[in-house]
Amino acid sequence: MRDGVAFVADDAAGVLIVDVSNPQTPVVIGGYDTPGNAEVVVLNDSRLYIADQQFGLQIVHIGSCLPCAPDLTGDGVVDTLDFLLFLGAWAQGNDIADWDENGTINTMDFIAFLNEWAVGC
Ligand SMILES: [Ca+2]
Ligand SMILES: [Ca+2]
Repeated sequence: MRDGVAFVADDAAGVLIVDVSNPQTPVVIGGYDTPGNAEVVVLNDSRLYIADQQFGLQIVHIGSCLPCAPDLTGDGVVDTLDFLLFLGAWAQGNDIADWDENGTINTMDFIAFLNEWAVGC
């Protein structure tokens, strides 16, 4: 769980990403369906490590699990705040800024994020 978001392994449904910032009304905001049954999920930096019963370890970038990757604040709107959040992560070398998922954070990640940010959701 991170920033009011819970990651739930739900067998055949894969992994569910649930907004629990309001515990009274949890909302499924994204998910990733593994080929088999998801048994355990662990979030490490920006990656989900999912133990799948039939197909073993699956590693996915959290951005690919969310319906709107550039919406980093998760408020449903792609705006300046998301850009500033990315800029901060990028400047600090935070793993979430590795937008093209190649293990290094450089100008290409900045451009990749900027392209998606400009398109919006
Ligand atoms: Ca946003
Ligand atoms: Ca990169």
